[in-house]
Amino acid sequence: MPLNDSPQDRLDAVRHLLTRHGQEHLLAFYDSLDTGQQASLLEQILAIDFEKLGILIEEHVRQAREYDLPTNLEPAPYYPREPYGAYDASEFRKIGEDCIRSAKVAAFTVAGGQGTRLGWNGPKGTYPATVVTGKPIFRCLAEQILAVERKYDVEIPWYIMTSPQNDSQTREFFQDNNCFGLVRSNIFMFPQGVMPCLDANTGKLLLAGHHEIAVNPDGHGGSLRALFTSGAIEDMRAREIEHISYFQIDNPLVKAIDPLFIGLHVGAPDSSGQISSKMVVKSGPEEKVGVFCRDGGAGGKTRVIEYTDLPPELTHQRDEDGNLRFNAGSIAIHLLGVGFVEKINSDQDRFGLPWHRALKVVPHVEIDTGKIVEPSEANAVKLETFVFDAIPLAEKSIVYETGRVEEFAPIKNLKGIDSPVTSHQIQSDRNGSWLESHGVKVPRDDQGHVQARIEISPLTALEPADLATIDLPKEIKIGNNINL
Ligand code: UD2
Repeated sequence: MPLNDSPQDRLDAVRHLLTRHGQEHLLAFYDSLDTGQQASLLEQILAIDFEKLGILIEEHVRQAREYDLPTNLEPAPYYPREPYGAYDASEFRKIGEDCIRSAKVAAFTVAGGQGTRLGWNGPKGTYPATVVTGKPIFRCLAEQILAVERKYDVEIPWYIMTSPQNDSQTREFFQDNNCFGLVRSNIFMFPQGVMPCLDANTGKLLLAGHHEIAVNPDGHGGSLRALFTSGAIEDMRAREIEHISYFQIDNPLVKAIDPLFIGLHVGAPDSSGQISSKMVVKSGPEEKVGVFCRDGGAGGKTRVIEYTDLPPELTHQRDEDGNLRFNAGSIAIHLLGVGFVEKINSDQDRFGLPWHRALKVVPHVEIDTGKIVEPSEANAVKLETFVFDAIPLAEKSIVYETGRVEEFAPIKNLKGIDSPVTSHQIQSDRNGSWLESHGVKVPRDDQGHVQARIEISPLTALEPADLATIDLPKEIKIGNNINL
């Protein structure tokens, strides 16, 4: 729309656009708004591509299109964790260490989710997560990055994707904590994109207020676009970064920079260095993680099928030894080649990731009354893209197994599975085993869980071997609180 249009021309054009797409209710309160609010509403409307959105509404709301499951799915092969054997782990670890030392690797955290399941009023990274001192997740990650920087004598830039909803709170938190000792100019934050929330019955866009369209973050798949549009990729190019270590904000045990994984991503013969992934063996068929699969036939692509999309017969299928056939659970840890992210962005229409729909409760303005309603059941479709849908876009993509206790202690829910309580136990279990590897006696119950609360700062040890020079207790007693 030409910039010299009068406000009335602009309004008429917007009204025409909305009428054409059956969304004219977005202007229902326009006349009662002040000038600033009117301008803001028009800007929000003009930022939407209604042609593309119309197609999505048709496919995902009106028709609620089923997931298009590829045929002939097979389990994806993976590099097993210790004991290695099938490959020379020390060789790949060395490749990874060289890559870190020569400043080719950046850390990247997706922290744009809303954390509603956790009931935490703030960015998830501010949640007190560690088992003894209650360090927030951002601090856990920052300490790891600092420890890697010291160990390899290098600077590791850290890219953090926020959302428009939590961006300023996240920035304030870093400022208040003096960036946890990291160099400020090595931290690059950017908000992810959003999508309008859609009425599940009519496909109409919802209003969060009289001058505000209801939106949701566009999924962690949006990070691949946001890395590009925010200038993060350009910043990486200027720093000569080649690989991005991608992980979610909800896992305080994630190895932010993992030499062996990096080495496999860069050096394994069946990796194109574009996108690689970590997995853990699923705890059972019902565990809510995506599963690594491979399309059947020669040259079959690796992909993740989200747990909600994998048919029950495949979810429960067992091999002749009684193990789950599709057992490789995605824990949302990847390595991305900088060139790969650029490639994906160079042709959005061709490489655009598929959209997934989720039915959610979204409070919104009722057009007839102008009042906010809080629905008691799901009323809206949220559309998101998933980062793992980029895997089949790579020429060759590897999967590497990590230990569940070593690296997967997510905090997603207030209670039950993946809650602070389960995360704390896994943290103590992992730290207990690190101490045991140095001869410390650690009390465990009959299921093998550590019966003490043990925290080890990454600044003390990034891996068990780093404890060799630390003064360790000989024995830990039931109920002890240990902070190293
Ligand atoms: C995700 C994976 C699941 C498994 C699990 C492991 C999906 C759809 N499922 O489940 O297969 O790997 O993690 O823990 O990914 N986020 C953003 N922006 C968004 C949406 C999410 O930054 O728009 C971040 C969010 O901060 C969170 C993470 O992505 O840390 C996970 O998102 P989720 O809660 O939607 O996915 P989840 O935990 O159900």
